[in-house]
Amino acid sequence: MNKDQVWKLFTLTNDNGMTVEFMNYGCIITKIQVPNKYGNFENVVLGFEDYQDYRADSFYLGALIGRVAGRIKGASFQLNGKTYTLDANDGDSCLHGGSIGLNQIVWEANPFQDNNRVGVHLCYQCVDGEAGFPGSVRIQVTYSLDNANQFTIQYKAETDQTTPLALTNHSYFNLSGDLKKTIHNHHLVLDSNRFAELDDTMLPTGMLQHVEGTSFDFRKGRELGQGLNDRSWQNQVANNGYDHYFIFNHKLVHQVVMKDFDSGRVLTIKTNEPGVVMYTSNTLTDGLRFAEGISRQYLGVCFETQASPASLHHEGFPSAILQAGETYDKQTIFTFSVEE
Ligand code: FUC
Repeated sequence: MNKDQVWKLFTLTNDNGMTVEFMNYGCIITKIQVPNKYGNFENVVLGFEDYQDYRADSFYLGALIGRVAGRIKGASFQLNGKTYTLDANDGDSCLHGGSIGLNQIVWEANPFQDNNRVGVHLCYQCVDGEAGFPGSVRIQVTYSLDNANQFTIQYKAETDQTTPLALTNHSYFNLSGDLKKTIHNHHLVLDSNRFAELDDTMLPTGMLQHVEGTSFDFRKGRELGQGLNDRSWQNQVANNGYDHYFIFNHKLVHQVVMKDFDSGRVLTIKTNEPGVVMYTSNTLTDGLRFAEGISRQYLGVCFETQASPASLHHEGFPSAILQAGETYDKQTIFTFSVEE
């Protein structure tokens, strides 16, 4: 456990002037400043103006979420013949690790620098039974930035008892810069053939749907706005937008490529995770004070690269179980560039 409860803010800066700012509290990313096609640096993630607002943030802005990101049905699961009960903090479900998740913990932070990158190791030791999950789990999350404008999040963990673990980051990206506009015109390529169908309580039904012929087909690229407005049943159950788990094909070099043509900014994501929850801030309320303006629906898009909590109740979903003695070793690389 980290004895130091003081909140600290870190800024990683590379030779190009790109910066990534985050706290040891919840490993929360508060700002990412990258240039547009004219060389102007602006922030491309949602973050509060007043950092105290992160304390009770039900939107998980920029946070490290877990132990299990996403919804666990009935806030319970069975493992090796035992039933475990978790906090029901989202209707009957357990969302993003329960009412005290990893996003509300002060992590031990150790900065480092090597030839190619600067970074911070963020460490936390989960206690057996914490938030209802079994196992004492030692987690090390490393944030690093290199001179190719690559921001890497590496997750390493070990547990003394077999347990579910699905860590991810909940940053809301908006490539327009400083919240100039919503994400409707962001153009997205997603390397996925199948997504998890949701029921009207936002839980996976257990069915995987093929994307072909739907607004979930981003294989050849489409603007997000086409799907936000299409009134399909699946987008309506998710409060008129995307809040779905896509399984990656892992056929392309990058699993996600998102462009904003006005600013010229491009974000690519490469990961060894089996899939991603894409959440288009459908339920983001109006009126929150962000660093560059006021919140509204569709102001950002999250790419929560992760294993699936639905695997705890259904067959055919990527497993979120970490075996005792096994090393959890995942990484997601966010690269920022510009195109004319
Ligand atoms: C996302 C979603 C949820 C939720 C939230 C803030 O990951 O899956 O529906 O509203 O985070």
